[in-house]
Amino acid sequence: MNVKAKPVVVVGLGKTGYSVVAFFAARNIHVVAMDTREAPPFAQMIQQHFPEVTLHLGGLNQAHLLSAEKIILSPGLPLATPEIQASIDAGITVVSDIQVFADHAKAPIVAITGSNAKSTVTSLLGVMAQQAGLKVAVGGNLGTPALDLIEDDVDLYVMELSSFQLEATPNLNAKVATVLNISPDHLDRYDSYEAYYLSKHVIFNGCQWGVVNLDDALSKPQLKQPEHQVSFSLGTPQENAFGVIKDAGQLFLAKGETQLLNCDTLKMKGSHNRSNALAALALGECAGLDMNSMLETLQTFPGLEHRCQWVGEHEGVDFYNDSKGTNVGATLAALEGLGPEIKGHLVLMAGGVSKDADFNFLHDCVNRYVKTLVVYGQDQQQIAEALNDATQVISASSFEDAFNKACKCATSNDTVLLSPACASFDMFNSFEHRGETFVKLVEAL
Ligand code: UMA
Ligand code: ADP
Repeated sequence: MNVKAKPVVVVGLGKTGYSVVAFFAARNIHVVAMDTREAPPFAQMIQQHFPEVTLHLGGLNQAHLLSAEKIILSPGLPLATPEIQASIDAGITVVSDIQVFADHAKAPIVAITGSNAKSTVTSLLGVMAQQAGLKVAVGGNLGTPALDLIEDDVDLYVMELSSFQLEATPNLNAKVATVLNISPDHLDRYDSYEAYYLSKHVIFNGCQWGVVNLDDALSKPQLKQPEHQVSFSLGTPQENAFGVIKDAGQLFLAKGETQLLNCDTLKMKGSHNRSNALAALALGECAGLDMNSMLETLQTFPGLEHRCQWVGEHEGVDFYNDSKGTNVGATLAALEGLGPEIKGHLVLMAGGVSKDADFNFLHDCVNRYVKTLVVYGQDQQQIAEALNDATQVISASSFEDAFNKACKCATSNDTVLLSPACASFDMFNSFEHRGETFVKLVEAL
């Protein structure tokens, strides 16, 4: 290792930071790693496995940053962090792990972002590619850090990317890219809604095929235009676009005038999942996957846990876990997706950390489908104030109290839906922890 060469400085020692340190250390490149936290999750592992790496904890060291060849910034810290801004002002390149990945990946990349449905569409497309016979690597914001996926014998990368990651990814050069949908989220991190959604649109930089959701104007490329575009929507499709055709009272996924699949045979339920299926077909077609094979996958893919997942029935009441509904747009989709398809009414459990969201967006939909809204957690008052003239609102003192109150309000044919429209970390470790708690309460009935 040439320790006299300028180091790569890795900022953030979570999952991403560890993968970046491992990537550069394996290439004998001098690494300095730092984190604002005194005891970030992967500091010990780095000390153990890469003792040659210089560590700085409990703050960002400006001198080290200014000595960098380049800085690789973890998604948990914004580009606007003062020490990072000062480094950019001094002419130092600051990029995400995703940019490093894009620079080193030898196989084509399908890149997927959006406010909601990223994990569902990424996982679905990953299974489609695998069942079509490709060696596919799937990851990014979904969980496996991008640089852990770099291997020589991969045929296709399917990557879920967040606005946090894309913020510092100027040249992704994906083969296929999409912004699935846009609705407000993470407004505690961005100066404006526009700043939030434009940060996602860099996903189209240098891409060959852009996949556009015609049902959402902000899905259309706002910055650079892709070489080619394919679109999807829940309406009747134009020639060469993906959509839904109604024929003799039945709904079919379609491309142009060609019916592809009866929607009743889709394993994932709700209109929002039809949109997700169409997005995956469009992305897969641009990536060169076989259409018949993709249609077969759609008939078996059950969706992911914690996303409008049916968890059981008790005394005629159905229970759905949509714990991943962590923002207003997701809860809206869950209500619109399930509302028209259930026999009785919805009893909605919502609450947690609002991330400065505007719950008024839920007003009409709650009024249409929700007979009782049970609110809980840190920002329950905000939700109640926005929606108490849309439906009956009940406050709960704990998650368990919310569940018990929701059960009391639900009668036969009703559905109790946990779709919090909030982050979970006031009461839980993660959205998975919240969903598992809900499932346990259902199982105990
Ligand atoms: N942090 C500090 N100081 C630092 C660095 C980070 O306080 O110096 C904090 C951040 O503010 C954040 C936490 O530490 O609260 C984790 O940040 P990180 O950058 O170390 O995160 P990683 O562990 O590397 O995980 C990240 C993604 N997390 C975030 O973007 C916050 C994971 O997405 C992703 O799976 C992983 O990289 C692998 O790519 C999670 C997520 O919550 C699921 N994503 C957000 C979302 O989906 O809404 C964007
Ligand atoms: P992400 O990874 O973007 O958070 P997920 O696939 O995990 O997306 O789904 C998150 C939530 O988004 C789910 O709980 C679901 O209610 C909602 N959702 C699913 N599909 C859609 C869609 N097409 N449009 C809007 N919301 C959706």
